Formats: sequence, structure tokens, C-alpha cells
Amino acid sequence: MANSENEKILRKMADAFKELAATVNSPTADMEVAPFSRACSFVSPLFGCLGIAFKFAEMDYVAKVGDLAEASKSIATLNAMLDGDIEGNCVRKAGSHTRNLLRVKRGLDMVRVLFEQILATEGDSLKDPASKAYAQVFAPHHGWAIRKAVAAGMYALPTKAQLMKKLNEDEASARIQMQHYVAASSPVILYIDKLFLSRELGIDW
Ligand code: 1PW
Repeated sequence: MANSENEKILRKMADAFKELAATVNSPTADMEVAPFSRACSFVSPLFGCLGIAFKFAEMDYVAKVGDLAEASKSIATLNAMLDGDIEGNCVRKAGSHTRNLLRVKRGLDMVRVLFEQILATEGDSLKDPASKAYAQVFAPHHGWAIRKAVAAGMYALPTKAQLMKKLNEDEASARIQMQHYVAASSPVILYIDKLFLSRELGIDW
């Protein structure tokens, strides 16, 4: 299992988001649902590496990415997907594609901040990087019970060294791939924000 190319989770994430970023940076960007949901699915194994406490986060994220993958069979682009939900008057309805997209975007953003924090933090503990990422991205949208559960889960995170081992990376190679993901995911996240804001759907719900 170790050393197999298939096991290079970080590299697959970074490569997939580099490709998405390239499409976003073109002036006529109209991102397709299929490559987007595929890139998002490469992030799922990372949640699984963060310990049993984040099993719920992983399950929620995987289900929502699965919904987007399903949507891609009948809807070509993210623009068309949002317009369809607006037309159907179900943008904020639980389980809508648009609502799931907003949640998935937060997952991508949390991983981005987590990597930024890991890159900027000395030492072997992931507690501070993960706590900061959660506080910045998800906490404002979660009620007391979930926030408490996540705070408890922070004590069950692997160490940085344990995470590297699970990801089949050494520290130097991991840093490079994390930097690539941070750089490539940023324009993709901004693109999704713009999809919402240009339609006045808001992104704080
Ligand atoms: C990487 C460091 C660890 C931080 C992990 C933070 C994970 C936070 C996600 C926990 C989510 C599990 C509980 C589900 C919450 C849903 O209510 C909520 N989903 C999200 C992603 O916020 C809203 O989903 P809904 O109502 O639109 O189906």
C-alpha cells in the first residue's frame, strides 16, 4: 500500500485544483460540474486521515460531493446548476445542489486554511492549525453542540508526523504539495463565492 502512486493524496489534490484554477483564470470561465466534483472528491481521503473525531465531517462532505457528482450527469456547469435552483425556488432548501456547493466550498476553504496554518506553524501538533481553520471557516455557521464536538475532536487529531505517514509523504514533499493546493484552491474558492454573490444569494448561510 505505501509508496503506491495511488496513495499520493496530496499530489492528487494539488494537481486536480491546479487544473481547475487554470479554467477559472480564463476570461470566459464557466466551470463544469463534473471536473469540479471530481477534484473535490480527491480531498475526501484527507478528512479520513484527521482521526476518528472527523468521521462526521468526512461523511457530510462525501455525501455532498456525491450529490454534486450526481448533478453533473444532467447539469453541465455550476452556473446552470445555481440558476436551476433559483428557478426551482430551492436555493437554501436542505439538500439542494446550491446549498451543498456552499458547504463543499467551506470544506475546501477549511483545508486551504489548515494547510496555510500547518505551513506557518512550528512543532508537531495539529491542534492550533486545525482549531484556527475551523474557527475561521465553519464555526460561525455551526451551533453550540457541533462546535463543542469539534473542539473535543481537536484532542484526537493525529500529530503532524502521524499525518505525514498516513499521507505517505515526508515533510518536504508535503510542504510543496500543500503550497500548491493553497495557491490553486484560492481562485477556485473565489470563483464559487462570485457565483453566489453575483446572484445576490449570499454566502453566510
Ligand atoms: C481539519 C481540521 C478539523 C476541522 C474539521 C471541521 C469539520 C467541521 C464539519 C463538521 C460537520 C459535521 C456535522 C454536519 C454539519 C451540517 O449540519 C452542516 N454541514 C457543514 C459542512 O457545515 C450543514 O449541512 P446541511 O444542513 O446543509 O446538510
